[in-house]
Amino acid sequence: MNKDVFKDNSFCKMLGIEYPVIQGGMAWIADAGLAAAVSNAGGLGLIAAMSSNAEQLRAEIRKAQKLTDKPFGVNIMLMSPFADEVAQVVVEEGVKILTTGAGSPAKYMSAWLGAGIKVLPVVPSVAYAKKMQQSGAIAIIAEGCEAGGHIGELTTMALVPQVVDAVEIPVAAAGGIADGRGIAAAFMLGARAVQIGTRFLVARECNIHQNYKDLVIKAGDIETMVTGRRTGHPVRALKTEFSRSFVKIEADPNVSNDDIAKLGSGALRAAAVDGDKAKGSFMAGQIAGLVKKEQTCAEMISEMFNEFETVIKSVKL
Ligand code: TUI
Repeated sequence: MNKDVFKDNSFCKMLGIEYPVIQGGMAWIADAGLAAAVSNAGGLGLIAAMSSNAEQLRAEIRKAQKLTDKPFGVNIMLMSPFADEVAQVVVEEGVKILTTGAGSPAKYMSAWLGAGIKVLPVVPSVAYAKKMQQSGAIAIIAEGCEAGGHIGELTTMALVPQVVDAVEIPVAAAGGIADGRGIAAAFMLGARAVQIGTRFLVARECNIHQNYKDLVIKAGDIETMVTGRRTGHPVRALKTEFSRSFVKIEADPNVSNDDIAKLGSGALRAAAVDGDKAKGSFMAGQIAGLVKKEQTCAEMISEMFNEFETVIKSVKL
């Protein structure tokens, strides 16, 4: 597509990228290789800090710096036991862009802003979007519950326009987007960028177990479900032996919340690293049904934005 299309796009200008697409900060999945591939293809690649302690993250950041000279960022999952230490490492390593998820980054904001870091919090509600704007966020990523992983209550369709109306800073849409039609729809809701996770799970440069990729590719439209509602940490994942038995155990009043939390911990690693269908939580969004083949990140991005251009030029009224 014609590169000039996004020359005035707020996210492209603000982040120094070519296409207004941010890769989801997928815990245990998004490593330096995936982040660099997305950035080299003109989007914003992200390294997920969730699974790393300070030194592992430092090594991953340095690896990405060798793999790309384009902008990339780090995603900090705020429920991570390593959140405090990785929040410091990103400053020490000169990371320029951060996204955050699963909580409020308020306590780190002054250190990050002081270091000149651009912070884009992922939020599930208008209230959080407003709070984050007030704390100095440069943009908001509004994530609907079609998304994979830890989710809020609202759908992308309902959340995005309400967040757009509530804040002055630019908004990216996340959850349920995997092709040019989804990107066009997000723009119609007032978003100026999208965040994409599920489609990048099957990128050639995404270094997860092949079982995970195969499950995403063969998933149909109704093959995700939400676990963890009872403990207040709802997570969308593919329907597997593990997620089905998880919801059954959750429904049992004789099982304590602590035991449920124990059951969940380690489940994403078991999926991403071991491809273990009995113990793994294969987090993926509802749009998995649309994701049909492995491609490189560059192929995915160029296909999605070509499709976007065609779609916006051929809207039928
Ligand atoms: O963070 C995500 N998605 C994630 S994080 C993750 S890692 C994980 N592993 C095991 C169990 C649970 C998670 C997998 N997927 N998306 C962004 C997001 N943030 N969605 C919802 C929120 C959110 C929720 C609550 C943001 C702020 C918030 O604030 C609550 C509070 O009280 O601070």
